[in-house]
Amino acid sequence: MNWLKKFAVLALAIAVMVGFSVSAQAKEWKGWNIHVPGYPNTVALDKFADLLSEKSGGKMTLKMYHSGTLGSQPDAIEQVRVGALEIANFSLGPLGPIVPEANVVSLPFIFKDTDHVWRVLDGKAGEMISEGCAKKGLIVLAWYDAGARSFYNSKKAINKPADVTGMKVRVMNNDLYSGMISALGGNPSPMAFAEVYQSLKTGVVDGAENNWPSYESTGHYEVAKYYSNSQHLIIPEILAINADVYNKLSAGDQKILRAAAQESAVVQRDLWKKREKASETKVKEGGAVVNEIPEKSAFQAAMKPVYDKFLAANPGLKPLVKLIQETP
Ligand code: GTR
Repeated sequence: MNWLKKFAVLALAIAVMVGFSVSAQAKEWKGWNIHVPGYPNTVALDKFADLLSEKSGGKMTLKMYHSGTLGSQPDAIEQVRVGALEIANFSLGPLGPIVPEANVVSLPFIFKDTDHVWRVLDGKAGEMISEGCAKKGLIVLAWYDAGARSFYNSKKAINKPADVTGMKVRVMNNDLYSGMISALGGNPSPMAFAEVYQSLKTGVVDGAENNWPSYESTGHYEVAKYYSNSQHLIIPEILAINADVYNKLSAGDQKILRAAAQESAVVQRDLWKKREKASETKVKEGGAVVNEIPEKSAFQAAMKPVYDKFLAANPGLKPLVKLIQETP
């Protein structure tokens, strides 16, 4: 062999070796998160990434992108579905328009309280929602807590449905929420999470609705100080992975992935409970004016057209709605 041939053989061997190690070392996954550093979900997602590489000996690696830097939630849902991103933490709210089963949790007041949601998710209803997500390309690895959402605005305390009349209220991207605000006589304004602060500040909208931690972490309490504890929506969140990516994993890797996700959910839910209280205290100290709703039943009654319209359009979801309502 002359030197040229020797060189060619060596180069080929190196190329094969490099190629082999690249295929054995799976590519780093990209993860989407809307929340800022320090938020319970953010901490839990970083923990998830750590656990994943630890438990898989570096075979599965994930880089989390926080603060919505990879785009709005509706966009990110599409990105994970098509596989441009692998992992994300989504609220079931903006998932509703894509996954019909997931939309059921966006019916106002469907859950009795924030504990009821876990009894529901641990049972058949949780399975049905997960199956619905899988059909749309998203595998649910774990459930995260997002507490209850209440109304807040820059004008006045809301005590009764009529107080919402004429108010411009930001909602997440989902017709159910627009229907909810319209049923109260307000003007719904669907908008991305990142735009809400400025819109409240400049009066593009009068109000919005969210849980204590998001009301606080976004600074919305600085520009919309009336928080009325309506707790009209209790929307759980998912830690999800693209279905193709998941299905290509070995059974062993799927198990590791699920175990890491479950562990991160324990962290998230624990941090969530603490953050709810801490956020409530912080916004009150920061000038938020908080009121309880004297008669929640008036708000519940006002939601009848929202339920009627939803069930008429989705007759197949009646059993799931009933199942949730009848879960003790
Ligand atoms: C938060 C939720 C986010 C996002 C946001 C919103 O509570 O965790 O995923 O849905 O609300 O209002 O857009």
